[in-house]
Amino acid sequence: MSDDQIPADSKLTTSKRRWAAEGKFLTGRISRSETERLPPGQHLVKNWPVLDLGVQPQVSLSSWRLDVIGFVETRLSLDWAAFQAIERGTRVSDIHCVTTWSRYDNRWEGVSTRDLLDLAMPMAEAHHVLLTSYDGYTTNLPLADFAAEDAILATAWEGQPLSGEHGGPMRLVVPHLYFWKSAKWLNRIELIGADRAGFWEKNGYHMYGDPWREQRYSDD
Ligand SMILES: Nc1nc2c(c(=O)[nH]1)N[C@H]1C(S)=C(S)[C@@H](COP(=O)(O)O)O[C@H]1N2
Ligand SMILES: [Mo]
Repeated sequence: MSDDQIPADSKLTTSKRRWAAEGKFLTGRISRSETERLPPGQHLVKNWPVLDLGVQPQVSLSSWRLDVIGFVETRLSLDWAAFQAIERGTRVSDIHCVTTWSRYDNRWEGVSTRDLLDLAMPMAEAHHVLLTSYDGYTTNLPLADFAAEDAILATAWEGQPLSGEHGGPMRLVVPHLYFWKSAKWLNRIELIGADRAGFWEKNGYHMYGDPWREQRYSDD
């Protein structure tokens, strides 16, 4: 039975609509009321703090590469020009860092993760992604979250090229998860079958990291 055969007021449609409103089962963007905009335990900042492992790699545009490997139909190794040639988009989203600061309304420009995945074509075996950056940082997330509507491979912030300290020339932004999942200086996206812990995930942080459920640290 296809969706358009279900009467608009059926029990299933009603509960589906309620699930959608509550964001139930969704791993992508969840719309919430203004009063719920700040996740539990977070406070709002107007500045934009810099957080990293202490190494800020200088990546020149001429040597920059983005590799997409693993369970994909087409492996990609894009240079800067090839990356710039992909359709570009804009997203406005909030940042929620596990260290309890949040920053509203950040305007990102870049390539949506969906448009990149359309080029690589994930195989059915791909369930998670493991990200590796130019500073050696790694982090992991489900493919569905990486492919969320709001997720973007950002090269600009508020109309300016993304600064080196914030991950330029290109960083990931996945706004519905804690910001440690948003790899700066992104170099490699590996589509994998079973989830694999990245740097912070091996060091006690949560494997998923939902700010709305305060998934800051792993349970064990
Ligand atoms: N490559 C890389 N990406 C990274 C990190 C890092 O150390 N290296 N730190 C993460 C953490 S813990 C946070 S909170 C955000 C900080 O991004 P910002 O410095 O732009 O605020 O980047 C994330 N992405
Ligand atoms: Mo962080």
